[in-house]
Amino acid sequence: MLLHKNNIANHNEALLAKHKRQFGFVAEEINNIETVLQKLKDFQIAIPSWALGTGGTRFGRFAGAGEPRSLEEKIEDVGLLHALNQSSGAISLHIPWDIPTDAKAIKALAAQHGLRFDAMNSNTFQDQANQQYSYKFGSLQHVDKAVRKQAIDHNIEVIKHGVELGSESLTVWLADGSSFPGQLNFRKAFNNTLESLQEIYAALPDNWKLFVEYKAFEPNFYSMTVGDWGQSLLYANKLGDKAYTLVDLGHHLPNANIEQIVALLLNEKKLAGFHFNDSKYGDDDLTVGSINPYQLFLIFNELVEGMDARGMNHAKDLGWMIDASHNVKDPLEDLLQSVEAIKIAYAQALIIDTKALQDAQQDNDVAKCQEILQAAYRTDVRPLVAEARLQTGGALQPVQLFRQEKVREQLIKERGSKTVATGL
Ligand SMILES: [Mn+2]
Repeated sequence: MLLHKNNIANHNEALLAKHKRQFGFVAEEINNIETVLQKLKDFQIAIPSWALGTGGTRFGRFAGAGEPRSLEEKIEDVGLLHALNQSSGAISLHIPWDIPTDAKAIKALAAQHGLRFDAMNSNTFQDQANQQYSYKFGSLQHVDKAVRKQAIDHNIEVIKHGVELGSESLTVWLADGSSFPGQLNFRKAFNNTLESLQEIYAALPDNWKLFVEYKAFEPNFYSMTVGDWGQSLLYANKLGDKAYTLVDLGHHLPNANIEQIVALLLNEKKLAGFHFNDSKYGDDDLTVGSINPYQLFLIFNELVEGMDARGMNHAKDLGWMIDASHNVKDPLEDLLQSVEAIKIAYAQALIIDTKALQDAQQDNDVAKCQEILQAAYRTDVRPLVAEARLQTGGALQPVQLFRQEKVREQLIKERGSKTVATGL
């Protein structure tokens, strides 16, 4: 289904007077309002193809209905999100779940919806029906060279699919590690993984980047071969200029200071970008901003300050992507909420009085530093984000319009109630 521009316009018209009042109130306090709005308009967050279906847990999956049955329908879903919020202008594919049979046609379809292809994702964390060797004991780290070769070839295959679609990066997340002491020789596992990554790196086109994602635990519970940002950075540094460390917010040990990690990676020119999600206990993959929006704001504070210090383009120079999974919400509503939370945190970071903060830091005025940060955090910037959406043709209240238009009901009518999207 497509959302008609008229329906969005009618929805906005009904909410306009209230919006203008709220926007005027907050805009009055902001000096560079036009710059802030432009940055918000430019900032796009990629949607992962595997988040469009209902996610499961280790204990079960409660399927939704009207889930996309094909890559084409996944693109259609992201197109719907983008029509509503004008901020989801990219899709990130997962191979082999989303192998395009006709890359040209897929690319054209995405373009119709105003979407580009973000990072490609490989999969060596599960066995596919037709594969020769098992990844039960790892992939790029495996003790058997033949298994490593199979995993390397798969990654190179993923790059080829990506090239056809116009993607420019490969994200490698490895489930490799060990679940029991003694199972693995850490040094050999590291060196095998490095060697394998070097072969994949050698297959990258000139304009491509390799993102090395880390994760502290799960599925392996004793060691992970790319377990933290230090290990990822080691690989990225040894690989070369096109390799970067990817931060997934849920992939740290509890209470890790993620904003500090981000600041240092950015400083070292090694930050690839993000997989956004939120969590309370582990890799919970909850809606962005649903548990700890303050942490998200502090991360964006480091990002904006660090990117500005290096003259980077906020929208283009890092990879911005959601990586979440939904067991109880409508996946599309959840994604709208996640994108909104990201843009709110970004907007709050944009209105920090940077000069005053730097002066207060220089004076060791700790209380003032906190006042300045929290003045931005406690500003209700939702009307700014909504105004940016309005000016680009999106909806003032995307979730509300999604429900008014009965989008899910229409998708169920088109696709049926028993559909299951490929993914986890
Ligand atoms: Mn991730």
